[in-house]
Amino acid sequence: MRIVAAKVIVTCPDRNFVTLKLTTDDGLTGVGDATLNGRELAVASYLRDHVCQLLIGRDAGRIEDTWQYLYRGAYWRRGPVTMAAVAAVDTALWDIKGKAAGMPVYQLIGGRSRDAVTVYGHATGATIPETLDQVASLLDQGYRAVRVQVGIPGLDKTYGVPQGGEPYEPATAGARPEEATWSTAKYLDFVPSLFAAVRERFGQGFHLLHDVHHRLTPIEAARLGKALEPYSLFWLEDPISEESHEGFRLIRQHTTTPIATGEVYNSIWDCRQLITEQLIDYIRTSVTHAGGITHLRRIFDLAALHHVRTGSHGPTDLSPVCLAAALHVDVAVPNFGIQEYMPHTGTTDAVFPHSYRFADGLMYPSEEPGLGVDIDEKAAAAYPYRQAYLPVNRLEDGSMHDW
Ligand code: EZ4
Ligand code: CO
Repeated sequence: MRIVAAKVIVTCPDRNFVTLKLTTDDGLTGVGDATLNGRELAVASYLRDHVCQLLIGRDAGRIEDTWQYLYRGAYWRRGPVTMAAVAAVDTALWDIKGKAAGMPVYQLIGGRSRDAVTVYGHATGATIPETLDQVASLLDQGYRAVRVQVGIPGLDKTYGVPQGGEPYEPATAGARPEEATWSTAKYLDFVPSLFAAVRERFGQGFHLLHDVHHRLTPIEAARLGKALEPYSLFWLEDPISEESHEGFRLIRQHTTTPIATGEVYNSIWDCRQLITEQLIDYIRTSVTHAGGITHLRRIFDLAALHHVRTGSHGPTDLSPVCLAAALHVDVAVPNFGIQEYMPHTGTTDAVFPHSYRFADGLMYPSEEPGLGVDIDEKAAAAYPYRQAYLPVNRLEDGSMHDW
């Protein structure tokens, strides 16, 4: 079974997505997500200009060999652009292998380790009462785990908090990024009161999560982790910037609040020390940004040796192709922790028909052969690429800060 066509599709059904579609000589197709929010066309070019021609004529069944060929063969290894491109090829090949075998992909990677995938939803408000209302609505929908974020008094915009009741979308269309202002002091003084309010109103019967989005120093993060211990968080995410592995050791020395990180990591080398030294509890790498199903499983297997569980990134800026693939991995790996879930818009869902489903706080991967997701190319063509950027962040004195 040889690959005869490799097509890169860029579409913007409410937001930009980059999709690779492979076709084999016996007519099977497979899809992979290559979306890198705010830098989409760099990955599209990497695939179109450098990878697609290498795929033509290759044996579609040789997934591992193709992964190694693209990773080692580039000489310039790793990095988000390269790894998203490799991921898209890998994901599409697993889709094809599943279709050729007549099995859903999770069956090819060991079968089910659990009946369903626990997901967390997002409660975000400009004020604590607004966030509490969203927690109530998610619990009504059956969610067993909720991430809470809130606006900080005195700051104009805060990470994770939507403007004007729209679903949360960090990238904004336009030729330049929006700028936000950040104050660690204001955040640390205010944010613990959110968790007190949530537990007071809703009790302990569900998992509570929070994303710091890389903004603290290790000692500030340690202070926050300690302050939140009474509210028994499932995890505190990205407390510090992800380059500084030593910082996680300092956080660990001070708090028992579980730590999650890794959504910006793209290889096992990025997270090896954090995993092997047990400096984190959950690894957030995703199918799309960490080299596809093949490489994500390698990371998750390493994590399993060191008491680290999985918690794949699942924002709306990863396409339904990524979510479909993530659910196959989630249901199969022994050390699954939780899966992030942010429903896509109706427009996005219409461009990417899929058969995974949500019910009662759980998600179920597709039972169709392959991944059980596709791209409707005709529908996609109606939504041309729109330039969009993630915001940048400055301190109140104008210094650049992590967003
Ligand atoms: O900011 O995916 O946990 N989720 C996150 C996301 C990221 C976006 C960046 O494109 O941190 O909201
Ligand atoms: Co995050």
